[in-house]
Amino acid sequence: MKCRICRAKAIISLPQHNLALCAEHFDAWMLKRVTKAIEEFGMFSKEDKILVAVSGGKDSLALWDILLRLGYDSSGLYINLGIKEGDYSDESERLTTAFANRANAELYVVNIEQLHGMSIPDKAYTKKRKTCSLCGVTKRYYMNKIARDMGFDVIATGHNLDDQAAALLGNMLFWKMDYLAKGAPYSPPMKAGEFAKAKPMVYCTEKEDTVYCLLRGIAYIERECPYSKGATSLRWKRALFEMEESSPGAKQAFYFGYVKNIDLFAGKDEKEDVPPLTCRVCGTPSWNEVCSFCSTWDLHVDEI
Ligand code: Q46
Ligand code: ZN
Ligand code: ZN
Repeated sequence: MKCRICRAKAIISLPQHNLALCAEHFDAWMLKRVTKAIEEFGMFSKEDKILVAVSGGKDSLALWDILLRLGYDSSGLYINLGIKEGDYSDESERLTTAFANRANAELYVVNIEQLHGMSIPDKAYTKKRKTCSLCGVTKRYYMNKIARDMGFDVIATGHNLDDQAAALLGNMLFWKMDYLAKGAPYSPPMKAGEFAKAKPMVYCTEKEDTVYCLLRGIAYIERECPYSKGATSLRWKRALFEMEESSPGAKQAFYFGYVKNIDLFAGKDEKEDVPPLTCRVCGTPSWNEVCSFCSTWDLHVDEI
């Protein structure tokens, strides 16, 4: 297998693009894929302040590395969830901090246990809630809070094509119209002075992100979060993997065909897009008098 560009030995084959590339040309190709997503969806410019949500995994670290290399003003945010199994959270934090130090980049760290006296799994247990649902509410709250407080223009996450296509398949199977209206790789700010949300890795696959990190010497947490076991999204990923094996390019056609036609789903949801209220405790936009984060963590006005 030879590199299509320089005929040197290829290190990766990309059947969905009918392409094989050497290390050097694969590296350049990754930068181009991210640039394509940023430009095609008008995600951000070099003037914007970007907050990259980093988990210590390959996708978010690859994203942060690429944005820094492309000259974007990007800082990281790591949220330590307090997951003790296999030292998962502390190990992810160590790897994220090591990357930030090496890249000489700014990193914000939020430690849930230090702030709230309890880890995510412990709080979920006491509230009889699913860990992932409590985790989602909490991560979203801190991402939004840091972006708002520190004046970021955009929150960027490492979701790749496999993540987006799997979420789309799950939402289509059950016709979740509210989610189908919101699956685009870019969401503009809800109102003036707020921040946008972007997924610049949307043209890259999990395999490509892994190879990118290996080539760049980026150490990342290789284990999945212990709470992701049995997640339905893994089932959809497996189904898509099989389709992709027999029809290379199917995944990309599926997701980007949907993005092109996303207006078909807009406005079909009963709920409005913008929360109409302000949380009485923390002051963030909310669907109820007290937002889901404050009620989850049992917060009262004098505790914020
Ligand atoms: S929600 Fe659930 Fe993830 Fe939180 S507890 Fe782990 S698997 S990290 S995206
Ligand atoms: Zn080459
Ligand atoms: Zn609140």
